[in-house]
Amino acid sequence: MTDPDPPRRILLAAPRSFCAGVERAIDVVRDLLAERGGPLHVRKQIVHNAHVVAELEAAGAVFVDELDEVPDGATVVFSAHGVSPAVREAAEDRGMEVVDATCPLVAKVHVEARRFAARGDTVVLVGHAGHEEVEGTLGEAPGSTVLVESVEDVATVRVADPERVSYLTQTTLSVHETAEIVAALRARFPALRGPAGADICYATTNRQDALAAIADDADLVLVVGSANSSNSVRLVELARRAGTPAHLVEDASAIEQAWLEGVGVVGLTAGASAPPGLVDAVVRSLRARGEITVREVRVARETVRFQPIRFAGAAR
Ligand code: 0CN
Ligand code: SF4
Repeated sequence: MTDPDPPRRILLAAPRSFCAGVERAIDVVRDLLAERGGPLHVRKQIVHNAHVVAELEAAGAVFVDELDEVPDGATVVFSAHGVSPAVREAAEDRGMEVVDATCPLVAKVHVEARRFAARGDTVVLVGHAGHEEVEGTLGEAPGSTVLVESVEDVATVRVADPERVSYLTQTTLSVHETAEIVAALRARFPALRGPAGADICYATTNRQDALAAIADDADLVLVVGSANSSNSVRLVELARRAGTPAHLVEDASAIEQAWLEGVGVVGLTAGASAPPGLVDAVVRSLRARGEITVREVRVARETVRFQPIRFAGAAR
């Protein structure tokens, strides 16, 4: 037996873990499987979390990258991150039953993209190249949308008319970095117009605010989430920017004992797609290593709930 670790304090950021859009998306896959059984095709990971995907796969979900892997006429679920109109049309052309789990807050950005492009603006989309949400939003007005990933990109972005430029953002970006990018855009295009409300969603914002409230007091930050989860990765970056070492962990098994050497205070949070049970398991894992005290630091209460997604034959 090795000696237990010295006593530690755990600061639990709140809000953390599942958001309303993720719960709604997972629920519809579960409900479809419960009503109809598998196989049920889902285009892309329903949310960016390996544990969620594995659980749903075990229940009969079949995750595919593209629609060509889905049989004609089958039911297909679109993920929380949204799809471009081209994908929607392809599904329709092939007679598929579409169950759309796009988060309403992503759908809102699509509506803005259409509106801004329709009034003749070049739409500058702030986001990460290749991310599914960005691919979907870009697809709304591909001829008049340009992607900007960083402050540096702002200097070289080309627009048709500098007087007619609007911006939109991915929902899961760093609030801090995005503000810098938008300021740079405004400096280059003073007539820049934007969305009525921020496109970075409430869940992303709250999880960043909550972690910011504890990161300074922590010697180490652990963020539960998957590597392809944009909002989770942004949390790791936020902690590091605050000067605190931070790691993204898929689950408790990913924690390395070496990270904990000399650490008296652990800050703990989870991305919007990470199940709350994984956070509980991390706390148990820390407790198994030595005495801990746990304190939750809450910066906001989340009351957002979305209507469940309807599908033919749904029990509710
Ligand atoms: O991790 P997610 O599935 O997605 P990203 O953070 O990568 O966008 O979390 C849910 C967010 C949405 C949409
Ligand atoms: Fe919707 Fe935000 Fe959750 Fe994404 S992180 S599913 S945009 S609430």
